[in-house]
Amino acid sequence: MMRITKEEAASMLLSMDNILIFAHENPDGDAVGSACALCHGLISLGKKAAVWLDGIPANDVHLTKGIMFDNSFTPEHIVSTDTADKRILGAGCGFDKSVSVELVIDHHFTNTMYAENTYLDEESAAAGEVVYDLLLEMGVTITKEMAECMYIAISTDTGCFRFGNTKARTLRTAAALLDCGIDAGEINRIQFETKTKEYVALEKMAMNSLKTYFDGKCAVIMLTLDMFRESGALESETQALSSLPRQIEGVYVGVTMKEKEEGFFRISVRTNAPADASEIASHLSGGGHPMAAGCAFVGNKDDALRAVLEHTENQLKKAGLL
Ligand SMILES: [Mn+2]
Repeated sequence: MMRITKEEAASMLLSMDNILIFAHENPDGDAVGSACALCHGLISLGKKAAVWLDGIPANDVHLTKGIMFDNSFTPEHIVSTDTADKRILGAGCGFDKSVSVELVIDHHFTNTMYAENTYLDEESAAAGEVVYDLLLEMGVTITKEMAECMYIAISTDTGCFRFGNTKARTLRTAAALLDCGIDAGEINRIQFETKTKEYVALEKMAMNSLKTYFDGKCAVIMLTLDMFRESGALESETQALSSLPRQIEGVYVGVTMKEKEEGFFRISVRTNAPADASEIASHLSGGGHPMAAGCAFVGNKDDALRAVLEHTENQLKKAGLL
């Protein structure tokens, strides 16, 4: 359980072969993009490597083309990206969460150091940004394919370069990726400007469910199983919903609750400073970043809402907002 430097992580990866890469469950663009970019980089060095990801958003599926694990080699090393906690490791294809992860490459300051080796850069906006630095350190020539993976990773976690985690370095990395020949305008159009009809139907229901609390400082949208059934939307396309409640003027804590199965909720918390999303989520055994975090809840809708509101109230008070 060691924290290692970029140089150590690079030499560790250079010494490996037959590498299987996981990311977190319900992978977002950063999870998929960082895992796939790393995989392409390792393959470009002549290594056998593959990713295994489940429930990939439709817009990101193409990134895994030709590199999804297909049992064509026996994995000798397990690596993960963008995964702060073993409990959310998206293991599969014959492995479960108890698998020993040899190296995790991450940017979450909440990383629990579950892997044998952790290369963590909390200053990076996305795991894709950490992977970019690592690939350069390994002497990998960044191809257009890798660049698209990392661009999607970074643009996902920065809300297309709008969030406060977008640093000058983030934009420099993105610029370098554009220099590799990717069409950022087209990628952005697909990733951020296009919605399926099913998703729009769900978004309408989501907006109808919106309620505010604590003088309008907290807004909550609640997505039930019925809404998913009625709209036909997929959970994997609902990531953009998480940012809706926080967009309302005066809201410091925006909460999106998704009923995944009967009695099981996935909760996204988005905050505006000084409210801290990761503190709210961590009280419910989750984690994340100061402005974007998540957790799960087992129980009925009322209990889930009550628990979230209790910790939101505490956080608003702690931040001097109530
Ligand atoms: Mn990430």
